[in-house]
Amino acid sequence: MGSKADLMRVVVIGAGVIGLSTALCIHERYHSVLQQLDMKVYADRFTPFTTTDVAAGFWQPYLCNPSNQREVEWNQQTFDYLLSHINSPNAEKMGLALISGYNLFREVVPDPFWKDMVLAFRKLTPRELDMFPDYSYGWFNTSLILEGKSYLQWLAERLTERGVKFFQRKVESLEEVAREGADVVINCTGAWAGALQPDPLLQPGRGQIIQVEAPWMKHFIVTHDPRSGIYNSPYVIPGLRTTTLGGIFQLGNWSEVNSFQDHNTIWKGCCRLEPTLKNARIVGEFTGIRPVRPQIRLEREQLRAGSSNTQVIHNYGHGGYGITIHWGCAMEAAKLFGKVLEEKKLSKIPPSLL
Ligand SMILES: Cc1cc2nc3c(=O)[nH]c(=O)nc-3n(C[C@H](O)[C@H](O)[C@H](O)COP(=O)(O)OP(=O)(O)OC[C@H]3O[C@@H](n4cnc5c(N)ncnc54)[C@H](O)[C@@H]3O)c2cc1C
Ligand SMILES: *[C@@H]1O[C@H](CO)[C@@H](O)[C@H](O)[C@H]1NC(C)=O
Ligand SMILES: *[C@@H]1O[C@H](CO)[C@@H](O)[C@H](O)[C@H]1NC(C)=O
Ligand SMILES: CC(=O)N[C@H]1CO[C@H](CO)[C@@H](O)[C@@H]1O
Repeated sequence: MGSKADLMRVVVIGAGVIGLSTALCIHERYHSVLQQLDMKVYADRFTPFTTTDVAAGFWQPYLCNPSNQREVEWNQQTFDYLLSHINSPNAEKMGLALISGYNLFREVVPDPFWKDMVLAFRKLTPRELDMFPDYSYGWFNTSLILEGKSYLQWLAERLTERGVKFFQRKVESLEEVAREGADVVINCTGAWAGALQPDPLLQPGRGQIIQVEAPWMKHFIVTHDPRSGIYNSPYVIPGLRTTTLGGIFQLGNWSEVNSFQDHNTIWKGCCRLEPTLKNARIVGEFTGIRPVRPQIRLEREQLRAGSSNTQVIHNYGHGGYGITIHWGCAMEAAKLFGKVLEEKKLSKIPPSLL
């Protein structure tokens, strides 16, 4: 029977895509090698009230190269992981589907670093560009959509099956969780991470989207304008049931209230791009805060609070590409967790599996 030392108490803070996928990845990999893995998820918001619920769930990294090269791998791992589920009968429940479409520009731009990650990347032909009179250059390819709301539901079901417990509570400090006896705390608090430990690199990137019923929309259309910055120009992303219209990215703004002005900007921009949307019925409108950071923070930290010796694994700052990169980050966090186990000598896992 397990002595106290064989029990690993893990607290995951955050129930967005990052928290729940990290929890699942760690549980999948380590529940069988540990005598006892006691995992809890603490969050002050659950689906449908997280940032993840607001996201269109489109798989596409930013156009520029990430400042941390490892993010390239994490994106690729996430695409490959999701693609491997595309033929599963569960894909629809996960909110996962293939989607093809257009990225549009007003000038020639270099190919993005992810051109070989998505399927069949190519440049647009003149006949295709004729459909978009405001744009003169673009790409076509097939990518994936993973709808935040369905995916969070799916992850929560998988975790519940595994005996993971959920608690609605606001964590005021890491020390508080450490004092309650957690061996490892996984910090997946998104844009709000800074409230627990100041992080001057983390900023809110406010977004607003309109959801419409437009079942005739079969392709995504994402426009780019280097002058206004990433996702600050119109995009139309069909999901499994509704289509997301967007194009708002306001750095430094914490407001979670829908703005009438932003509504008009989105509506005008998207209807100009795709005039049939004028006839689409609006079914929802949401605002979310992207956790913007020059690079994702994914690392370990040792926390000393009183007599406790708690390890923290930080996994936050995924900006406007959290869904795109989540599984690669979850696997990396699980690797860090494996190192903690190794040091605590709680497991005899061969290093090759860590
Ligand atoms: C309009 C918009 C569109 C987007 N579209 C896409 C897209 O198409 N593709 C894509 O890849 N990404 C997209 N994103 C980005 C994506 O939504 C985020 O990167 C991702 O959701 C971040 O996930 P997260 O789990 O870190 O944060 P969240 O989903 O915000 O979850 C954070 C969790 O931490 C909890 N928490 C925070 N602080 C505390 C505390 N002190 N105590 C307890 N709990 C706490 C919260 O309650 C919540 O459960 C979009 C974002 C927006 C706003
Ligand atoms: C999570 O990370 C943020 C950012 O550094 C920090 O402010 C916060 O204290 C951390 N929370 C925990 C529980 O470690
Ligand atoms: C933040 O956005 C809201 C809604 O659009 C707006 O009313 C407010 O003025 C903005 N605040 C800042 C600081 O930009
Ligand atoms: C789904 C789809 O239409 N994909 C296309 C992406 O681009 C490649 C290369 O031109 C086409 O062959 C695919 O048909």
